[in-house]
Amino acid sequence: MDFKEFLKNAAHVVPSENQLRHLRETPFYAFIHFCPNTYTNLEWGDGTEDPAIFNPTELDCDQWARAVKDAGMKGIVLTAKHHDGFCLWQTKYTEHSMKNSPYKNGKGDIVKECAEACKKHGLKFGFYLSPWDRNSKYYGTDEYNTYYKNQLTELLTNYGEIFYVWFDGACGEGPNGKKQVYDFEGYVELVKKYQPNACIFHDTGTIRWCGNEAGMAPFAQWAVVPKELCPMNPPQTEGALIDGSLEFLYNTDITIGSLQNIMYSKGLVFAPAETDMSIRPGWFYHENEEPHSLERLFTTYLNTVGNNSTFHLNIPPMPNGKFDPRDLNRLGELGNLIRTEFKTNLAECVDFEILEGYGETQPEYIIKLNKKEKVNYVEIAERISEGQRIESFSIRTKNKDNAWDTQKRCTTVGSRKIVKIDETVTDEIKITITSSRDVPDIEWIKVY
Ligand code: FUL
Repeated sequence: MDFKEFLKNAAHVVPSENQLRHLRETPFYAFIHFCPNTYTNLEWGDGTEDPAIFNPTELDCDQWARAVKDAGMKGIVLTAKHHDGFCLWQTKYTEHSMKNSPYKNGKGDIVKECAEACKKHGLKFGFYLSPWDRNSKYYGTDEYNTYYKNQLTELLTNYGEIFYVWFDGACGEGPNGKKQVYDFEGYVELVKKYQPNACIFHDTGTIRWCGNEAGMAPFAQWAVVPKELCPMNPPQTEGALIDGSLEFLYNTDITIGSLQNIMYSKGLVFAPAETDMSIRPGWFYHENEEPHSLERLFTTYLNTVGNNSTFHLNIPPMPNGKFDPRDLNRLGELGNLIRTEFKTNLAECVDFEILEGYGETQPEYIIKLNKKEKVNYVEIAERISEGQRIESFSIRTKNKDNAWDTQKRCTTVGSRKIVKIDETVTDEIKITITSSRDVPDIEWIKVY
């Protein structure tokens, strides 16, 4: 295979319908971490917690859903079970669950309440079922995979449409000191069987981890990545241009989809990044912690939703089962800021003109506004259903002397890129694609 053919193949690796739906309909969604840790003030429970301590006396899933919606998020992923093994639903397979919580005299089902609140408010619903279980007596034996699959089946079949199943890679010791060999292949099979429209977060799934929990953006955000990262996804290209091995690669590599990496890969898959982060330092509620600043959360929004990644923002309920007023306030501010900053698309109804630029893989786009306007952001989207191609581009604006000021030089576009520029008054914006793996296919350009 020559280099040109290799590049062309890379430019035509495409998402599945589920991935496309996830990127387009659900770029921003909530995580909710809630379990006995909420009552012990810990991040990881060891599984010996008494279920009686789990008692959310004012549980209000409706409040969660309203707040999540208000912040502009499109769904909720609930920790149905975290590493301590306590189950937030009426499972048949363990007593370490709601059955032994005082909440509703052991008849409570928080997965159900949360799923129903999501439905009522038009949000999607998904769950996190931790494979690492520090309570189960089966952990570390083959029986555990059966136990886990039974629980997974309950969650996949009793709570309506599931948009997302979040598998965690953590694999520590169980109560008998043994580690578990997880049957991820079997888990994924069950999700496909019962919820064929769900996306799966995991190396074996369809959405991959961005590599950090701080909301940090990589150098260039590619959804087309080496197969070695997502071993169960069939590769869409034939394999390496240069013989080598990328077995050492992990999601933390900030140039994961770059040419110098993919040339050695055993084939390429489409696996978009998710950036997960908590609104506070911890995943679980700790009274003495404060939510992150509005600026940090909004910057993370730009680094994720505006950078070819999804944003999975965690909000931990308090022991009484409600969100902390400080978090509610911050979520409200975030939603308002997103709505205000992206209220009016100044480029709407204004055709963008394609100039020839420097050849067909380096076109230029001119966006003419109806009049001179204050411009703060430029948003570009590739027709991601056809693949990700653009490696780099620049944004220029016409100044009062009719000359072009370079505002930003950027890497990758993908499903959506939002570029913040210093507020500029202009009526013409020029976007030059400086490098692309094939002829770019732009789905939209918006200006705010
Ligand atoms: C990690 C877990 O160990 C943390 O407790 C948290 O749930 C985070 C989202 O995933 O792997």
